Amino acid sequence: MFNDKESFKQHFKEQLVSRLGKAVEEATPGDVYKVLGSMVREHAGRPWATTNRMYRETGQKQVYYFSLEFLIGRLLGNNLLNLDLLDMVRTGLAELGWDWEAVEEQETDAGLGNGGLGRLAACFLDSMASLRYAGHGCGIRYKYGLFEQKIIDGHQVELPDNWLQRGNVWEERRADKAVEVHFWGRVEIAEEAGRLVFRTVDQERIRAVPYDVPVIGYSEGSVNTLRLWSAESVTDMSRIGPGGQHGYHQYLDYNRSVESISEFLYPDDSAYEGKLLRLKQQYFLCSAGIQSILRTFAKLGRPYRELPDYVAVHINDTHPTLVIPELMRLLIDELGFGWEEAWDITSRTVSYTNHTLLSEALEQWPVGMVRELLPRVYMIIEEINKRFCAMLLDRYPGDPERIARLAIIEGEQIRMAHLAIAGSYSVNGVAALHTELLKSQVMAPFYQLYPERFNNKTNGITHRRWLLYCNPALSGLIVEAIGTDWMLSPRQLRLLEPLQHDASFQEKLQEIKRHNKLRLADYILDKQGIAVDPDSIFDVQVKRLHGYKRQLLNIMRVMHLYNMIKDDPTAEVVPRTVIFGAKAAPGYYLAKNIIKLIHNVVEAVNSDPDVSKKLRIVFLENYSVSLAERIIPAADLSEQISTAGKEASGTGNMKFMLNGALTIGTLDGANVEMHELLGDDNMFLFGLRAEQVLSYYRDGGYAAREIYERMPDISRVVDQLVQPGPFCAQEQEFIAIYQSLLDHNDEFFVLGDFHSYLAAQAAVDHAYVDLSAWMARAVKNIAHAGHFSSDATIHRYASEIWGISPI
Ligand code: T68
Repeated sequence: MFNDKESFKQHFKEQLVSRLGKAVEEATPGDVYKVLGSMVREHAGRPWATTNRMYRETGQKQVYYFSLEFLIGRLLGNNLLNLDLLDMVRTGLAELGWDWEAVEEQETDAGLGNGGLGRLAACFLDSMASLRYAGHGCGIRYKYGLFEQKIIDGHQVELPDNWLQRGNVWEERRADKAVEVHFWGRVEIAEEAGRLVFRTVDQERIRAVPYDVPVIGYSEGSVNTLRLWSAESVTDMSRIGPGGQHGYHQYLDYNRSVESISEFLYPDDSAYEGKLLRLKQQYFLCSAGIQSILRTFAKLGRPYRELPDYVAVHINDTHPTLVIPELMRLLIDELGFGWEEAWDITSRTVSYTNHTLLSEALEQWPVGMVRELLPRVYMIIEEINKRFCAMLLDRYPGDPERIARLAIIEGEQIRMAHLAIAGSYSVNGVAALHTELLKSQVMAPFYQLYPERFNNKTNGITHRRWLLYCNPALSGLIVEAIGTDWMLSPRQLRLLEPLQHDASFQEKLQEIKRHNKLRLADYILDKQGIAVDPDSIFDVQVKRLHGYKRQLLNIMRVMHLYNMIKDDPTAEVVPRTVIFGAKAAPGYYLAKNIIKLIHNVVEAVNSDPDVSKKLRIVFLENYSVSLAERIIPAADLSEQISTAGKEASGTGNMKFMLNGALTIGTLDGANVEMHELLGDDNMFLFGLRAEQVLSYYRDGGYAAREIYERMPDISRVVDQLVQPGPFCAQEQEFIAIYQSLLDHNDEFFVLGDFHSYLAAQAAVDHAYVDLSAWMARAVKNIAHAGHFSSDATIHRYASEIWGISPI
């Protein structure tokens, strides 16, 4: 089908007819997308089968990356790119009268994730396939992904994301691979042949049906599998569990409750929600995934005690921690292992990544809930805890406090991070600073107990999606300069460094940036009706909305700038376009308030003739992967301004760097490593350091109100949050924000970092005036960005954690 352009065109036309009954002239862009997508999916079928066969035949160790989230975005363009067909198809379609962009836009994002954690999982899938590691994703096929954000009168409104409405050409339903997952019931214990046997009865039965999506590696990489599970009813009504005999209505009730399990993704990216349905989702994924792994393993004909030699199960944060007791349950109850051996197998199979230090995000499930929903799994967790505490007592006799701090079950809560560490052989943080803080603060007693388990794996991003695909013009320039080796070895981007001061290279880079900015400007005009100046600095903060990420600091500096311009309309100002994109968790009141504040500032700034010549503010609705692909190539300045010590890593920071934006930021997460690579001259650093933040929390000494009282420019902006004026329609409109700053002592040090941030922004202005020096810095950023390729990250996971090599 894709041998060459002509045969592609021929096949494409035939497929339009045979699949849709339409001639080329009658087809809509939606039709073109659908037919082309199906063709690509079919084309990948053979290498997919080859990869699977090879895995079966070689018995190669398989990695299963368990995650409640895979934020994969669109697949058509990326798959074509990885198959090396993108250019040919683009031209072929153009010759048939179709604009590639219009076709691409037809695909709905697969938004099965909240933010960084879900997107990381997607980048890892791409790298594993591209580097030919046998690594698969294991997740949930949510019927509704992350909500669609609409802004109405400046307020966020959430709409359901019905991403499957128009079908999904990439997935294969595999009813033949379905397994059953059981909830509720009670455990019966019997003695058989001198040993205890556990049987759970009266359970509700759920059918877990996998939908497989091929993960197509770059340039003849592997085609791995992302297996997404969907919950369905079992159809033999007599055997659905308690109430099964009570007829049709019960069946309908049961049906509804079953389908709710894979209905929607929980929209909170940072606070843990103790909802029963979320627990059901987690167990559903863990049980279905582990059963399916064991079934595949069984076909190898190896004894189960060799499982850790053939299988690695990696858990993306604690959300899939129930793989640990579930694997124990299956080994003991179904396969007849004793406790010790089952524990040995399990804890040599599972490894765990931590993504957060925020205490409100650390998962704890109430004992009562787990005991009711998962009685046998609860027994196992209880036993793990009992043995763990006994070991601790042995090791730390006379230190009950330490034991209580380490215990898995404490105060009627199950601490999932503790279970994850106890039941795995590797625990990693996602940036050097984050891992150090894990070891020295949050998980310190665990680090003392198991120092050898802890390691760092700094996050990475796939340069294929985040440069090759989303910024073709820049990719072209790089190829012109250093050839194509960097596509397979992104560290080769370093070869660009000598071109830092090459005037012609700088000029071309600048032209490309301008072209990307124009493209974004068109989009902004089209979607928001705001005209922006492509020669202004495109100053961008796009990420989830959260107190610690400090969109508030950013918007308050804009308010300050507005005040400055109003005070002196003749002042010299370097023109800026400040762009925001962010979703707030639906229940996060303060975050939603900040969105409204941003919109009020948008109104005030853009409609004021004095100000809007130099400053424009834009809030882009519904930030998503596909929108990021449009925004990031157009950015000049990347805002990475979290309170130091709070952002585990950040990955947006890496994407901007790769596309030649400069970073203004704090020494937080992976910014620290970025700074080590780039030096002071190439980054605009500001703000408190993590140790200072920690010492304020520990010893006190931070007084936001004092700063407010001492600094007139700060108090002016803070007062504008509650006084009717340019940013506030009615009195007290942003009283909640105001109080968070003054009455609750500004948890995220917005006021404390304010002046330091302004100074860094002034340095940005100053630097941008010398465009050639700015471009030299941009080149340096691109040249060093290969360091943050997820390929490098995955190589380290593979060799240092999973013990696998490329096929
Ligand atoms: C992010 N975490 C980190 N969590 O905040 C970010 N949480 O620093 C890091 O770069 C990224 O993970 C990858 O390591 C998240 O994105 C969530 O989305 C989340 C979702 C549900 C529950 C808790």
